Amino acid sequence: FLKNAQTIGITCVPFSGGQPKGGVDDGPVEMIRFGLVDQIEGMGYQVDISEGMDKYRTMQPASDPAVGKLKNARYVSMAARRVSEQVRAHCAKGSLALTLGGDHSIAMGTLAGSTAVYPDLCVLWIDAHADINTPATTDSGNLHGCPLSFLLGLCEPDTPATQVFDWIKPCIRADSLVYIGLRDVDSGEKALLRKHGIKAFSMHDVDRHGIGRVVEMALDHVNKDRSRPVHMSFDVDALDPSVAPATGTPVRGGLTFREGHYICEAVAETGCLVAMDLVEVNPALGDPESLRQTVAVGCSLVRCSLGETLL
Ligand code: 6HN
Ligand code: MN
Ligand code: MN
Ligand code: MN
Repeated sequence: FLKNAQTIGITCVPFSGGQPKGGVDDGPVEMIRFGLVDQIEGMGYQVDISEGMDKYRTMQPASDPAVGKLKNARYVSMAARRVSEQVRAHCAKGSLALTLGGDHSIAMGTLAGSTAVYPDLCVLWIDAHADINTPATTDSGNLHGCPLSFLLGLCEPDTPATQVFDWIKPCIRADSLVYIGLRDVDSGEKALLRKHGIKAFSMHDVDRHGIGRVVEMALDHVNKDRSRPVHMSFDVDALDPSVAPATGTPVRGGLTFREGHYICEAVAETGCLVAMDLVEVNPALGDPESLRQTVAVGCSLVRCSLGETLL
């Protein structure tokens, strides 16, 4: 694959069906309003924006009763499928696919799309949460807590849930995934991480080793030679709530402003980034200053991942 893509293919996904709080569907428009497209063009990139972002709002089925514990399963599946087609098209053209969420359930689509073009890519999942619940282990039934179980093929086979998501084929190997930032992992998720030997750097590891060493170890685990394509899925709740307050599931004790940016800079330095998700910015939560701060930090993380702060 070609390192250092020159075109950024943006997919805006105004979608909140993977969790119960309204407002996260306004994340993309707020980041665009903040000037993200101009900022990216100002860095010298071409920008190519997917058409029809309003369709995500109108595709909600009239009736979407719970599938087992899962809420809005048909809606999530349809939206993620459309995301996968848009991300796949960007990657197929050699563009870096940047997806602005929306809640994290849309990663079912972003990763299905990116891996269709780059089957050998590795995944950096930056999050307070592990997002690896299966339809059986989830307590909340919120699909933003579940995308990785579908992508890794960990869901219990032949259930109504697997039927609704039958278009998702396992596309990520457990040893191609690494987490940074975890601090709120459900017990069923911990069991899955252990069972499948999935590498995870929690906030405890960040405290212990420092962010520089953690990112180096994370990249060494999935991308020893820095030769594989990288998909980074960045949930803004990985950051401490003092840095990114406007998000639906904040957890104290998160990454500082610099630690979050350091991750993005180190990824930019590899030249291997082919896809990035920036998700869970919820402009409806908190006062106007919390909103401005969270949107600004989301845009800043994107720019750093594209190399803004490299000298
Ligand atoms: N996110 N583990 C919890 C659940 O509901 O399954 C929280 C998930 C949060 C998901 O922040 O993307
Ligand atoms: Mn999260
Ligand atoms: Mn929890
Ligand atoms: Mn998440």
